[in-house]
Amino acid sequence: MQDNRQPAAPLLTHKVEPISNGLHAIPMLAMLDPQGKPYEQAELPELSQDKAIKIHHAMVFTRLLDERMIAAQRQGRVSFYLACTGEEGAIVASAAATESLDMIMSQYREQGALVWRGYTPRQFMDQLFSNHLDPNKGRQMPIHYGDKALNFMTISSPLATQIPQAAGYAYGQKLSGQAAITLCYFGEGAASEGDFHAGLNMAAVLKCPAIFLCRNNGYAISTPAEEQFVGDGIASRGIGYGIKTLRVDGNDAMAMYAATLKAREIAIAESCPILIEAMTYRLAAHSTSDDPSGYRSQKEEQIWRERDPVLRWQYYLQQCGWFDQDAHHQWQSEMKNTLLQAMKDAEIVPVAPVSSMIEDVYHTPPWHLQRQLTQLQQHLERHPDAYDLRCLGEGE
Ligand SMILES: Cc1ncc(C[n+]2csc(CCOP(=O)(O)OP(=O)(O)O)c2C)c(N)n1
Ligand SMILES: [Mg+2]
Repeated sequence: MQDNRQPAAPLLTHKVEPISNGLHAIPMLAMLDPQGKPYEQAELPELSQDKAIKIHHAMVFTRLLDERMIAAQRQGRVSFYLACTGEEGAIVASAAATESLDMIMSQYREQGALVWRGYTPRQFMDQLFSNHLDPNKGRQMPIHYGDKALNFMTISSPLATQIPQAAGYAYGQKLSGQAAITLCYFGEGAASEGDFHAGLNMAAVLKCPAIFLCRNNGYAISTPAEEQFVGDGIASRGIGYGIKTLRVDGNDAMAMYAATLKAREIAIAESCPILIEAMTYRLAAHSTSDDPSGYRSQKEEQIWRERDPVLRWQYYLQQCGWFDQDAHHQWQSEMKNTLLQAMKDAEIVPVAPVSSMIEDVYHTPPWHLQRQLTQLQQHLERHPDAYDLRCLGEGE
């Protein structure tokens, strides 16, 4: 089968230049080769040593978190988890090009953006363990993070709903005169939803300063990209809507950083949306409920393992003389301990009282919900051995 996520003969470009017509296969912006060496013609963005190391730390931390939580799900400690392994470059580097005032609306595989913004290990754990400190009060599945203070909109599972919402939010930012954008992440599978088309067209017509960032990671659960569409990826659709568009090597964090910086600059200066298609690969299973060995080969995975975005960034740091092996190992082992401690602490925090289940929607919960709650409470009391009765209390 043909892999139509990449043109038959990939056209590389080393300049950040959104294209405006799609008559030919859309080129892909690349800046670092797989050994982290800048291509000769690459016009690298300005990037300080501190920021480059912070990007590396956010990518490595995201991978540690993913490994730890997949293991925790296997141990039966959390019900569900979803990793972004292989896509850390596309996510962290794009988030690193935003300002804190910018809104981020994500799909569910973008925990690296939250890490970048400073979401703490404990915040991750309270949400993942669905305890009463989770802002959702445990009423959502794990991974539905959100944080008002960090301008990170709460994730919702129905695919692509965040796309028209991002268009609307960015329109509001424009009307209020803020020099800010909305960064909206989604997968190539979500781009098959009607909401993708409605959202992009609305953003184009209303000239909303939003960056639509599609992670084309090759799969929508078990459906490979070549069975989802036959056009030239998702980038061609942006051009169809009259939106300035860039296709970027999503495993090249430098190219992702440069592209998002430029996109942000254009979105604010011209008050318009930009579409970025990040060509990457989901190295992990779709979620802990999935087993990719049923629909793809190890050989295919190996090809992408060799294009690891985290290692590529590390190689780049090494060439700049910015990578201190000992300091990195020490930081990494401290992070592992911090994660473990946060997990242990969150795990013992009681869940929210069951009475909170019917709160926060109606001003006064209607009688039929009250009745169901009473029935549930009576059921729990009748079976004290089967349930943790702390859920009848008020939490801590
Ligand atoms: C409206 C809707 N339809 C179907 C699903 C089930 N579903 C969850 S994830 C997923 C695949 C999405 O693929 P993609 O957008 O490429 O994101 P990726 O998982 O690859 O990051 C599907 C079909 C859903 N959550 N919402
Ligand atoms: Mg996908």
